[in-house]
Amino acid sequence: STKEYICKKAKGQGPPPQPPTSGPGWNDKCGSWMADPFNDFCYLFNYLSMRTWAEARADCINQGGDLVSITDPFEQAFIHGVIQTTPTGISLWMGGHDSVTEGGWEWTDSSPFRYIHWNAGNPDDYFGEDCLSILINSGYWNDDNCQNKRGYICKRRGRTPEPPPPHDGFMTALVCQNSLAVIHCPEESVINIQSAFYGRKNDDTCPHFGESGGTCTVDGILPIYRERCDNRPYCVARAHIEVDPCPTVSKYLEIVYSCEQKVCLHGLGVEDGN
Ligand SMILES: [Ca+2]
Ligand SMILES: [Ca+2]
Repeated sequence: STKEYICKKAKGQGPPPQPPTSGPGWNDKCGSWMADPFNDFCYLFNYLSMRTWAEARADCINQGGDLVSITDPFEQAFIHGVIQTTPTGISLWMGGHDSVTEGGWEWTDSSPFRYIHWNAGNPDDYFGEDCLSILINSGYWNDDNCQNKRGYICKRRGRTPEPPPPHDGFMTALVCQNSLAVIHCPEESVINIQSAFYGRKNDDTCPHFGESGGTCTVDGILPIYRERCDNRPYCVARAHIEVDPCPTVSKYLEIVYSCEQKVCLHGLGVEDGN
């Protein structure tokens, strides 16, 4: 007889969502903005629209970001590497300013102002410079007149993929030939077999006859144990096979598995429902 059953699927296991559009320079994390592969952030480089520092910042906020902050040498190297390829210009606006307290530099996006990369002799507050720009050629920083019209760099956080559903890591069950072991998972989780080996790879595992145990690999093992164990809270794994391709070698069974939150690992309708 057939019984009905309900499946539950962990978040993030479906196909990845499609990006809303595509095209050259498009990426999943940042869309049309540039992604730094070593952090979670996205950057927009405006070389051509020249704005005061305040106008530049307003434009970045309008686009869902803020003027760029640089918080470590890796981000500095990334930014400098990109702007070096720009055809023209002296410097670009960043999000640093000391307009609240003279000499008390801060980032508009609230990042801590710890890493610094000042150009020699700066900051010099020359005629009251309170806004931070980055020199295109050298990558060094300058305190600059906020009313100057410059290109600018925006920064925002990128979309990061959801972490995989939690599990307890991989475990190994070792069963010598003709013995059996019960593989089990903690409450509310089920077995998910990663790999299965039956045979002998070395002399050190399980008893064997003679000086050397020989080697043997029995093919087609994985589907058998997956059928017996996958998606169940426990199963009996017996180190035995009906048709033995190498009867003179004493073998062992090695199953690598994880315990996953209850999910229908094979999709709706495949399970027998028992
Ligand atoms: Ca200043
Ligand atoms: Ca200066």
